[in-house]
Amino acid sequence: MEENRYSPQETEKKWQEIWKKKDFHNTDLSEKKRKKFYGLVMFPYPSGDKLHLGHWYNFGIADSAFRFQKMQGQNVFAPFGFDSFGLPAENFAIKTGVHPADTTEANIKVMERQIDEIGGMYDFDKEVVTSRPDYYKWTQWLFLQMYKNGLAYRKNEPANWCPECQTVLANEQVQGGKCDRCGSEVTRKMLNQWALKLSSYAEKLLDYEGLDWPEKTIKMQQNWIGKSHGAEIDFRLTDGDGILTAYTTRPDTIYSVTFVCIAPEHPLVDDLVKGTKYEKEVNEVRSKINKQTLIERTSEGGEDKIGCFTGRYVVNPVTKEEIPVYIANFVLMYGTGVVMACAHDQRDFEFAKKYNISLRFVISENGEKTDPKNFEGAYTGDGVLFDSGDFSGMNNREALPKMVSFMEGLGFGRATVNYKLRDWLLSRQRYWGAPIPIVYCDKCGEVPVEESSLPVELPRNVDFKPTGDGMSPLAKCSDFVNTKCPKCGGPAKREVDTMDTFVCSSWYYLRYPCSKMTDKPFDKDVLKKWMPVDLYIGGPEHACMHLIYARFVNRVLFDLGLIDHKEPFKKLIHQGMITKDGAKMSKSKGNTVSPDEFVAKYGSDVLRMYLMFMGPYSDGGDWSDKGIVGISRFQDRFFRVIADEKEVVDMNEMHRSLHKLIKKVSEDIESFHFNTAISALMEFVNLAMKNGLDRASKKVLVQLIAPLAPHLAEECFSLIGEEKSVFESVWPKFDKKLIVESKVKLGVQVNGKVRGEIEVDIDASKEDVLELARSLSNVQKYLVLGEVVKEIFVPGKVIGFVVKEK
Ligand code: ANZ
Ligand code: ZN
Repeated sequence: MEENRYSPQETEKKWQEIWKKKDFHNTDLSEKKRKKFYGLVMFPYPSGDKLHLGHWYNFGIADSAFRFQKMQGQNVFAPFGFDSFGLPAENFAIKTGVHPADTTEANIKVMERQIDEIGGMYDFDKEVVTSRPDYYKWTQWLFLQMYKNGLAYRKNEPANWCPECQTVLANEQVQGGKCDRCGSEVTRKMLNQWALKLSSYAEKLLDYEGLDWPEKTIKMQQNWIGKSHGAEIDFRLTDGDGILTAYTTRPDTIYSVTFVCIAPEHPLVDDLVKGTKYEKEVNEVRSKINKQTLIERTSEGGEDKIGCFTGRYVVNPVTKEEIPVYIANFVLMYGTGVVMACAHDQRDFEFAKKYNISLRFVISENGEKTDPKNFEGAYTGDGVLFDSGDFSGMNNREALPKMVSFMEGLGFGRATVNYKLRDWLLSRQRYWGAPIPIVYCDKCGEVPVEESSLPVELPRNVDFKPTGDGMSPLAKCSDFVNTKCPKCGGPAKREVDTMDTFVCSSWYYLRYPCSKMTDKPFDKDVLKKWMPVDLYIGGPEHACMHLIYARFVNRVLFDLGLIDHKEPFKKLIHQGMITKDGAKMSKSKGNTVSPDEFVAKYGSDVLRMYLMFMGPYSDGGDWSDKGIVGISRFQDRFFRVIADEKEVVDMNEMHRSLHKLIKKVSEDIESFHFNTAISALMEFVNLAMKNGLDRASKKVLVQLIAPLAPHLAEECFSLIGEEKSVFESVWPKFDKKLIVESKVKLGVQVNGKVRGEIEVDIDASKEDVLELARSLSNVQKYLVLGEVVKEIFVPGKVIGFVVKEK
């Protein structure tokens, strides 16, 4: 008899064609029978490089998670699209002359085909491509909603400028003072910029209720939003009646404040020095500071502190001393842009040393007087206050709120809440982006484009070389620039900057279920049914940019009553990174691994399973193809177990193992531990090779592997005579009675010595097991000798107590 052999290449093609012919992945969004499940992968940028293993890890395994949900009986919608505006296409165009629109569309075609090769069930019928006018029309519409509601505004401000990319960067795009795209040192440049009032949503964005997100990601967002409780304290100028208000998180240090520092960019600086002998020097120092990067300005280390005296004094409201006002590079335009400076802050300390400003301490460990003269640096610890009026002798942290109340009572201070979150600068001086729908009219000023005349189309024929003067290439395109004012009909000029691509990706999840609508961006009722996204999968590098922007935009639309859901992504999963020799795969490093050779040799299911086998999904791993043959052999064995007719021995044992397998695989897939699901399947297949398998069990086994190896499963399913697709079948349930593994015996240890033995259910709870262990008289005898300081419980393995003698 000829052995049954599985041929992945032919089989996979066959099923891909069948799925396509049946339009199998085209989700009927209006279906009412089943529960909806919206599964989403972060859409990629359509780069010209072929998909590498990192993409496979992302889209392939996400597909497995979605297929699993489909088999739970849900109507799964897993759309795909492209985040296609942005710098790479434009830079490529500058280098080669090929138009970004052409490269983008060509790359999309290639990527669509590659996603098919993965065997993904993505719904391309609802595809969204952000650089097409039918999409960016609505990105512009979104901007106008923000504008009309006071959430989009223009400001002239120093911006992060990347000299290499020739464009501004949002704060989020600057990492350690460097452009997060090209790594160049970021400088500051004064520019007229459009911004969105992200900062006004800080408090709302801190509400994570109902979100099933990785704790680490929430932490990162919380740090980014940076809520702190502090106080504002007023310092009256000694001449004139001006007030400088300082923002501080340490009002308890007020008695030590010996000078005040103001941000060089602060609008009040001009007033402070105008017409005085200090004006010239202040202006010189300001322009010097303006050339510094944020890192240089804010790092600790005395050399980097730059500033100068303004010639003005303010009064410390509690000590009544007259203290000098300086401009200082380390003071930025946030909070109030004014710092009350003292010896308990390291940067203030260094600044004071450099400029010979007097310093004094008011806190020490035990409240004994100390003097900064005898210290190398600031005393930043907590302790007991001295020389602080009625608060002397108190712990500084306990005194803090009392000191704020005291200052509130006297009218020169108040408690405040502050956030680090800045507004979102979205102007980009680049060509390949969505034009900002604003025109400037000599008569009417800044005028929004009428919604009915959207989109403001990006002209095709533009010299997209950067101008070098920081202007968008669109500025040279007079057909684009010159237009009519929507208000008065007179001549007007268009805004020539385009939007940050993060605006495009901030709302795309709303468009997928409504991608075909031409008269509106989305439909409230459709979204009421389909939002929020049930499972969102993408890289952890998006924790603070995309994921904050998307939550912000969604929340704004909710507040405007345009949608019904507060949060866009209910459950979030980050895939780990696939590295090669420990380094992130990237084309520039030349260490990308192409999936093609493995797909050709072993098939796409094997590659998918092999990637899953590397470890838990959020851990990623380092790529080596060493073990892939093993997975390929497993695929062969699996096929033979299904295809071969073999007499079944020990049916009962096989059933028990099968039901344990159902439980294990279900739980592992649910928790993204595909690796252990595969190991369990392997073990079972080995057993079935030995003992044989009945037809009903074969069906279950095929269902269990279906999300992980979709082509193999379809083939096996039809082989055993099933007519429908395995993905139309319902995920098997396990029979509880069949899986209660009898009990386990555990030795009970006290301080490492076994003092008794208990028998418990293998999955008994910690509480139950501990209680039973404690009840043994021989264990009790040792427990009463002291105090139990630790309980040790490893399910099914160890149970023990650590007792400290009294
Ligand atoms: C007095 C003080 C004493 C401070 C002390 C700290 C330690 P967060 O909110 O974490 O940034 N600060 C306030 N506004 C600033 C600005 N625009 N640029 C630079 N620094 C600024 O920390 C707030 C603290 O940073 C504030 O508390 C202020 O210095 C400084 F022993 O005020 B503190
Ligand atoms: Zn006008």
